[in-house]
Amino acid sequence: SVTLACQGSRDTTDRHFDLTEEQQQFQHVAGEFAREELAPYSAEWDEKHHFPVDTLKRAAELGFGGMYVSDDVGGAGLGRLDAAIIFEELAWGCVPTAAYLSIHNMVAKAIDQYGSAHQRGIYLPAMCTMDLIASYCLTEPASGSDAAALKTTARRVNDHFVLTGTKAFISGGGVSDIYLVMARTGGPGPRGISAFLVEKGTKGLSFGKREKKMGWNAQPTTAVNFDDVKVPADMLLGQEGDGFKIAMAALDGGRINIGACSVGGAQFCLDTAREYAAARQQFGSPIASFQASQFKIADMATSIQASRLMVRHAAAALDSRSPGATLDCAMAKRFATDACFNVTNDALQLLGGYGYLREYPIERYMRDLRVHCILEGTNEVMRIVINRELDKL
Ligand code: FAD
Ligand code: 2MC
Repeated sequence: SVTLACQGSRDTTDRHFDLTEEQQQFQHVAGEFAREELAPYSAEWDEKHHFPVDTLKRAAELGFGGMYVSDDVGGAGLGRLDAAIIFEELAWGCVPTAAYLSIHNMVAKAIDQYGSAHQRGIYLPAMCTMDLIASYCLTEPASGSDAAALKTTARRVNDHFVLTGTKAFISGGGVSDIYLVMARTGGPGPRGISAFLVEKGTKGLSFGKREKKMGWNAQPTTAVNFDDVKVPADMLLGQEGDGFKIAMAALDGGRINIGACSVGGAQFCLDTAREYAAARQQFGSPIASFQASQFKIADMATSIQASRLMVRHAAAALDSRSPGATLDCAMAKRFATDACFNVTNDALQLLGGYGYLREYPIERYMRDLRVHCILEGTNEVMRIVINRELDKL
């Protein structure tokens, strides 16, 4: 076997996307954080199912708690392309930690964009430092892909709403302090849905067991139960009936970030596999000298680069408020998560039997990237979105 250092001798394919000096600086800072604060611990967090909240707070010191939140409430005021570059770097070190940061940032952005002055003022400063961390609650036990069929209700009673129902698969469930919850205030379908901010500790709010998962073990996933949870009416986000659009708009950005996390994870696997192939000898030669290995590595690098370019293109489309942004985000999520998962599988193959052992990191990255083809809209749902958006062109 071969002992891997994998200190992140990054390849230079990035030169093909013109990053500003500032973006190169974020990339460098996030890369260092990934190498020093994430990569050395990510295997242990996976094994012990540890959610590294302290590390998240240190990431927030670098501005990663409110990346594209406005600066008047402590956000970094960056764009989506800046963030995609950062998420890619962070995921190189620990995929689920970077992905949780993405979910937290998705909620922070929704509050920044749709929140009242009161909501922005009380939550965003503490969310940007990650003294308050957040979860996004759309999925229910009986409605995943068909999100607009959700059944959790919010009944108006004087100056409150009373929430009843159950959310499923909630990342950060039980640990997060703030829950962005989509619930039904009106009739069936998307227009009957509103969005609410619910604080942990509110009477009637409870959490299911920690789900046992294939990957994403460095963050908890639980059901979130609402048993007549009284939420003040001023915790409605946006207007009544706006909830589904808020949820979907947030996911446009979330889907790019998940794609970026897949790119970072796949890049780690490529870096590791190349290092391994150069050192591992069979038939008297390094396995990297066999043309079959070289072709595999060439294809892996190409898949990563294609994914990276699609993710960054979609991020730039969101930044410029392009009418095609939803299409670009869905295409990038679908392509990058599939292609990068395949890269982890190819990397595992290059490590042979050692790739299958937990002692080596590849199988973990493969487990972590697998779920990106499912969450934030399955890759089949992405195809539905792509078809619908094509029809609008
Ligand atoms: P289903 O919708 O039941 O789909 C099952 C299969 O049928 C899939 O392959 C799907 O693509 C396919 N399918 C469904 N409809 C169609 C169709 N019309 N055409 C073709 N194929 C179709 N949700 C949140 O709200 N917040 C979270 O923080 C969150 N975190 C998650 C973390 C993890 C680890 C996981 C696994 C899930 C998380 N989710 C979260 C839920 C996730 O978004 C859903 O699992 C996902 O949207 C799919 O829903 P489902 O599991 O109910 O599958
Ligand atoms: N931005 C803004 N508005 C949007 C939008 C977007 N990206 N997408 C849809 N809308 C609007 C749309 O314009 C329509 O508005 P109007 O009523 O004015 O016409 C409304 O929302 C309803 O849209 P659809 O008619 O397309 O709704 P439909 O019920 O057909 O559902 C679908 C669309 C399948 C795309 C949606 O249900 C979906 O995305 N499902 C997947 C759910 C999902 O992604 N879950 C992820 C959970 S989070 C997670 O996994 C995490 C890890 C955090």
